[in-house]
Amino acid sequence: MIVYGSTMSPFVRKVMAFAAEKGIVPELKNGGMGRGGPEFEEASPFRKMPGFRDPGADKGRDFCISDSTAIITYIEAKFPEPNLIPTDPIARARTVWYEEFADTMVCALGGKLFFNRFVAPKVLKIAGDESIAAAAEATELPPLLDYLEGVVPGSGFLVEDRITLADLAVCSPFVNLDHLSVVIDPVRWPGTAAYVAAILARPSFAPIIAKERAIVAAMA
Ligand SMILES: N[C@@H](CCC(=O)N[C@@H](CS)C(=O)NCC(=O)O)C(=O)O
Repeated sequence: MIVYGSTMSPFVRKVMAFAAEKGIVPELKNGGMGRGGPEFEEASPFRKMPGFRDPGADKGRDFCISDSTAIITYIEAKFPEPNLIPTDPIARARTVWYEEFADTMVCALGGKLFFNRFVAPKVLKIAGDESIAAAAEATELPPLLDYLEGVVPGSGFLVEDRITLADLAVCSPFVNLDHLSVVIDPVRWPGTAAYVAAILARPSFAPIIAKERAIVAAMA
């Protein structure tokens, strides 16, 4: 299986960590931001990362799809164990909610910071708009952390007291904030700070994050 994109994207990172939790290591190939060419575009028609390809899986032809949620849905169905999207109706709905919360709210906020403070200046070599990043950090981040502080349970897992997609999705975008040295204040949000740190220390995330940190350091 091939995932196209960079794990610097929280969506790509989520897919790679999800696969790793199942003991799968998809090949990671370039895709997006002008890279990847026709092979990537076949998997992701609108050139967003991640794209995905499972060679020969569709009656002998390659199965291609994009969007992190679609990719994860496919991997979960193809490799059901260990289960990462609960089957209990309430637990499943909660898992989908947390993934949606992460994808739309946390990633949107993280994107404003990461694009303007990293992607624009370091990758695209254009000026980022610091006023957008600063406003997002000051006004959009605290309510998200307040919300998480209220829902993170003592077990350290959002759903069913075990690792699920909910934890992988919610914690993935915080890596981008960490790359920018935007930390979760452990005094104001102690439960959330400890929760995110513990999930990101898992073997499914830690090696990915270590590689990213080396890239960020090299680009500093
Ligand atoms: N809903 C999509 C979002 C994918 C997405 O927005 N990816 C960004 C990177 S974080 C991207 O490819 N941006 C480049 C572009 O829009 O051209 C998913 O879950 O995969």
